[in-house]
Amino acid sequence: MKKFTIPFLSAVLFTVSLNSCAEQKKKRVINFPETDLAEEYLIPKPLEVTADSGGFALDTFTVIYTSSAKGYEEVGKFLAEKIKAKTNLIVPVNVAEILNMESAIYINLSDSFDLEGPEAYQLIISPDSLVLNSHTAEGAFRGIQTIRQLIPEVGCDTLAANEIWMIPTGIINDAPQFEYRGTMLDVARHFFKVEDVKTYIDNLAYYKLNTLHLHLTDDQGWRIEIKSWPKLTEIGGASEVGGGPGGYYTQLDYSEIVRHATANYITIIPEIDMPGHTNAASVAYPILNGNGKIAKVYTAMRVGFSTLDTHKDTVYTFIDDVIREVSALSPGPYFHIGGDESHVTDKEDFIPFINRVEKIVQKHGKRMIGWEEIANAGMDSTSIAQFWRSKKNTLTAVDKGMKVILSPAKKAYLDMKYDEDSEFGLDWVGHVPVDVAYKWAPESYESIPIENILGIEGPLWSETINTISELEYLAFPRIIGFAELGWTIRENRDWEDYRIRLANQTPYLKRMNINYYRSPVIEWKQ
Ligand code: TNX
Repeated sequence: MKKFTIPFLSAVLFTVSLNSCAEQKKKRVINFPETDLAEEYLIPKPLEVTADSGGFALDTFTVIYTSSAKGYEEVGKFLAEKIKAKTNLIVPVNVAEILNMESAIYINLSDSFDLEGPEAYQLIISPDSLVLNSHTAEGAFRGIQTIRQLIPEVGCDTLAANEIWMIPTGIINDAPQFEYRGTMLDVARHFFKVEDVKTYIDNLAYYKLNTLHLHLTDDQGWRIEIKSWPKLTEIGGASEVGGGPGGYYTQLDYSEIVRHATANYITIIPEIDMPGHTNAASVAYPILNGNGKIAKVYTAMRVGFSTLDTHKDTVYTFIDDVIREVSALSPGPYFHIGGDESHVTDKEDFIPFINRVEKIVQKHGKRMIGWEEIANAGMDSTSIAQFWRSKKNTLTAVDKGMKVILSPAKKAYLDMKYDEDSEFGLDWVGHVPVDVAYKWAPESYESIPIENILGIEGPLWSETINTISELEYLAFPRIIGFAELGWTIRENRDWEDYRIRLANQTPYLKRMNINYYRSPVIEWKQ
């Protein structure tokens, strides 16, 4: 095994009081049943698991120590909060006084070469300590999710006076296959409140997803406050599919979503869809409209009828203002410009438009993402195309040296009905049951070279859903399988094995009150 540097661990050991240790020992005679770390129901499945048969007791004596490097203490506190929520134990973080050295969790900045990339982590679980090593606080955060999943839902009786939650001993070495593992939420067709988006983020983080793309604007509504163009939300925010009241995020609201996502190591990717899908903007500011008609509030579900006027300077001033304001609120590296289904924009107008917008995005310090149609414009190789339907467009992007994000509707669209019994969802691509959503290989999909794949994303369009519970019905459980497709290498994925692990997510799904679809292809644990 390679060496690990645990500078604070030796300091801690040095200062431990022998008396208090002996006292604790009396209380902690623990009679473990045999364990098997490799048989735990972890999702996503880790890269390497080596089990031995012992147990680490999480109990009232457990303490957490973290590296003093940036972000580590916060990650330690995050774990303590989640332990409290699950077990009611209060686990102190970085307390000066050493309470006990028989049950310590160390979250440690490591320079080990075993750890590949910023999100990699290693867990070394022994009877008296649980050591989490990573290169970055982000890696530690991913490892924390594994620890959360290893803590049993209920404590067990032992010879010890206190209740314990037993974690199997062994070693986990883990790192993601793709750097981009996301989902998209359409808040334009129907609006979702800040609190609902935050709840969704909490559950995405538990399965190690790391990006949330927000589809902020569409024909039916404009959802993000733009200070220099206030009518976008005053007028454009007041409608949605089906004629409901709509809604929008103030810049403060949006920043609150970004803050919460950042605390969960999730990058928010804002999307302002253009030149099509812009009816709500044109209703607010008719000067922007390029489809030759008078724009009216639209609450139905048809696509492809709207466009900005790609010939007007005002339109580019508008785009510059919007991208500038939204970029300033979004710390992530990407800006999504949509670009899909611009059926009423002439091709000779679409291409120079996309090229011009790409320069504006870059001027504001972001890397551009667009739906696959943008590959038909000249495109800089640093821009990214998002595959949803056309292999041809996507391979054009690959030819241009671009990276791609895979969201093939047939497999990845979370808004498709599961089956004929689905209460919500569309079916223009057919049904996407839980097994179909899992049983495909992004690594070898449609001849797209793996070097060009930035990652995968499951989009959730919201034409048919209006509440967090309906959102969860379509997202869960498919998004869980999706998290595994993005993280776990192909050799470690197996539907039969995944089915069992998924069936055993019920305690978490129930505790979090997630309205998941009880798909008949899974034998859900009661
Ligand atoms: C296609 S995918 C769309 C969306 C719809 C979705 C419904 C894409 C880039 N555009 O405008 O909401 O289908 O499934």
